[in-house]
Amino acid sequence: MSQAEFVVVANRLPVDRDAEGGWRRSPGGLVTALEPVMRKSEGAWVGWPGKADLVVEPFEFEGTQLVPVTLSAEDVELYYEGFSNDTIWPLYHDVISAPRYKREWWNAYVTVNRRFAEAAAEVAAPGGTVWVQDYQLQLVPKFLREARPDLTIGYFHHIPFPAYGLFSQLPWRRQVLEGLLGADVIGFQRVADAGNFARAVRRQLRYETKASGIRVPLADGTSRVALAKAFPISIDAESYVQLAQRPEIQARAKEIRAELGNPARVLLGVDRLDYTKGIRHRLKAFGELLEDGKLSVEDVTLVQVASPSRERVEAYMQLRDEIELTVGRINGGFDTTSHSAIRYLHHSYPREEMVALYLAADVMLVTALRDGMNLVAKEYVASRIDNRGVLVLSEFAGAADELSSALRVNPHDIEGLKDAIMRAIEMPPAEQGRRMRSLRRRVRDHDVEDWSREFLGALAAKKGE
Ligand code: GDG
Repeated sequence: MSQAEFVVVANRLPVDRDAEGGWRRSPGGLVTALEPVMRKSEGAWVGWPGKADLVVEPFEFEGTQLVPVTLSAEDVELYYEGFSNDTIWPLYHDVISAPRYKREWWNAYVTVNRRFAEAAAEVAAPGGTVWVQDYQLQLVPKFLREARPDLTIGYFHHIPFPAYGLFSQLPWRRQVLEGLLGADVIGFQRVADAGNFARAVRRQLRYETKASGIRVPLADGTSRVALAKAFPISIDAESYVQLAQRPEIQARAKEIRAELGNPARVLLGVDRLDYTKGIRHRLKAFGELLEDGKLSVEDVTLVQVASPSRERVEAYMQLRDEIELTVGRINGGFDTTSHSAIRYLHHSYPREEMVALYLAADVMLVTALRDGMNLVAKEYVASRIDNRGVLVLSEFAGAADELSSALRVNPHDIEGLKDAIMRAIEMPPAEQGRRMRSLRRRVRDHDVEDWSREFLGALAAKKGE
């Protein structure tokens, strides 16, 4: 295994195993975001190959060295499904679902984070740069700095960082803060997330903070300054434009509308089936509009893609049951033999089909109760090369900070949500165009390449210090 100047550490490797036991690139946004950097720097990527107990030697894939970290079935249960997805995820999303604090889960989280840090320490070249990704790996920056003080370490947090009053519930709050502060640059989605983090550091650790800088004391009595700042993530906007321009995708969009019975308006929701996404609130508002007689299934259909997610975590099983019950009730009450109120799709689709759906939708509903950014909102906007369509966007999604020309909603306010849906349905084309042009400008002017360049620029500036 050769050493790399630039190393990404993420829970998952950027590849999936195919049926023949080979590897193919996984479609995620992070992979696309980092692809140009990886290519230029001949970097390495440390991560879990996605299957329990799978032992794989490091291998090269499309010019990147992949360094697999093995997780046992027990690690997956305790570190991943347990601490990451049943403690940190609900706690950091404002306790929408109750976080469970289990010492056994925490112990596994520490052990697995140490394993990721060791793998990164082994592959990083002297004086190299390591970029750690997300909430599953909050302790890696500290472990890595202890093993390799010569490295420059960045960390990006893809989900919200909660207000101190909530964060302080965490029995291991100090360890988590110290873990993150092992990084030279700690990136967040929103200014508010960076602020929440700095406040937690002041309250818990009593470290001094000034603007975006946090003074971290060192064992020898000196100190260093870590940067904690917002770097809002984005998408590869140009690739969505290109997909949206393809004639067969445009034809597919028309076909989707025809398959739905050519309703006057198509509403769309696209989410991982997750309790943070506000799918229930959206269904409630839509159901009430049908009940009030404001909408009829002849004129309006809601397409809800709910891609399968975390299916072994109890809270997700419950959510699925609730949503499917609600969809069944609404459809049972309002469907006709020719028209359906909600077309509910519990599947994952190729990106081409997603773009066709975006093009088919007059109104995109993003009603997250809490969301780090929400890339779906940006993808919808980037795909609307016709400057039509209306984005209804929750103010609790990070994207709301940037996408100010969307119709902003508080998803907890069902009346307000109903009003916004009606306003979107009735919005004149000229207003749609005005708003969409401004949204598109923002997404185009700040794409994912800008995001990684800005973060890595801040990290490079730290190297010189
Ligand atoms: C986390 C944070 C933050 C979904 N279903 C299908 C599919 N998707 C794609 C979407 C989008 C991505 O998955 C989801 O990204 P989001 O940002 O909407 O949400 P999370 O998965 O919760 O992501 C979030 C993000 O990290 C990045 O920092 O924005 O706040 O929670 O790209 O298009 N893609 C395909 N088929 C599907 O069925 N191909």
